[in-house]
Amino acid sequence: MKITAVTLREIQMPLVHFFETSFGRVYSRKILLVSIDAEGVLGWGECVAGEDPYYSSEWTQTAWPTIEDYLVPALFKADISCGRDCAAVFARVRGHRMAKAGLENAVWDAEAKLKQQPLWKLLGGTRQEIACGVSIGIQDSPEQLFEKIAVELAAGYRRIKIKVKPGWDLAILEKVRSRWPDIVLSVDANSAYTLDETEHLRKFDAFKLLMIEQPLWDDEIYLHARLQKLIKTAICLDESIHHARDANFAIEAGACRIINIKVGRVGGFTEAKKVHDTALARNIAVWCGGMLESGIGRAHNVALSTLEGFKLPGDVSASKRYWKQDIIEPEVEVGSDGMIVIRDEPGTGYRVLEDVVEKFTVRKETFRGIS
Ligand code: OSB
Ligand code: MG
Repeated sequence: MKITAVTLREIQMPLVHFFETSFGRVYSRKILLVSIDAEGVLGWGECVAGEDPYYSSEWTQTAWPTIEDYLVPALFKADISCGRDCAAVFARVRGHRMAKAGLENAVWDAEAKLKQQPLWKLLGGTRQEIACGVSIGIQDSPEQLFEKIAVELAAGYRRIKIKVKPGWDLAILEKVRSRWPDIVLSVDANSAYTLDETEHLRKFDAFKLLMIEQPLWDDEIYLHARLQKLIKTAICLDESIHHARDANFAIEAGACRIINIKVGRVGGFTEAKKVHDTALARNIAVWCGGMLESGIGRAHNVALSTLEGFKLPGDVSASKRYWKQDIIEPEVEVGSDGMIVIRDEPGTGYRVLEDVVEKFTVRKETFRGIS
């Protein structure tokens, strides 16, 4: 595949509603988009790094120079034939997985377009539709949270996940469960607890949760195994899983019963498929996480979710939950049955609205290879 140019863009997109986790609140997203020119097609990727180094050490402003100074030159020098070849080309750079994924996924996108194939089929997907859940952040008041839950249930979403932290957990869950005793409910702590709080975490068992996501440190797997032995609720790991070896170790150690796969967190589609395969072989359910993506990253999450092992509803929800105007057409829409129907066009099946991208762009640079 001959790649003649790579364009990096930083776009600014205001969220419809702020999103708060145990590490902070965000009102507007600063997103890095990657596009590549390859043999007459444009492949798009999104770097899911956050505005700040809070979810992970990577953030938007580390991703840009990593891509510009290391990944793009390596890509121009290499002779790759498909998206799957990228990971080896980028391997010399340690970490920076979200930066790598932004570029690798643009190559997969271009490959699908060049082969006139839907991206989801190229990835090995089998599902014609995927099940959707929502992730609801910490709100200003419990009433505001209950209102949001009611809205999402009415929209048809198949799983409600709420963010928790000390002081916004048991009392909230008590009220949610008394109003909705039977909904599929999970919580995400984004590392807000420590092992000293095991007795407190054990109280979550009363609420019939589908899972508790990342209760402990982002860089810990072993201590999650200790915790999993002491609580009934299934632990799901998010931040702790960086690649298939982590997934393998976590499963073997008994650190989780479920894995959240985020394609950016693991460095791109190639590694995401490996994490998926590892989990599937060990009978561990996975689901697709979200990072408040624009339509480009969202469309990639939709494609990834068609793989067989994605047995639980993902945090892949409708564009309109996040954006007044998304940068793709059509927008990602979720049916009243809580499902997204998979599109069969070549590529993602969602067209990038370049004029809208341009409108949101605050910084742009194109790098050209030798042609
Ligand atoms: O932990 O899953 C997470 C958003 C930003 C950073 C981390 C997480 C999240 C979400 C939102 O939960 C998922 C989404 O709706 O995109
Ligand atoms: Mg999470």
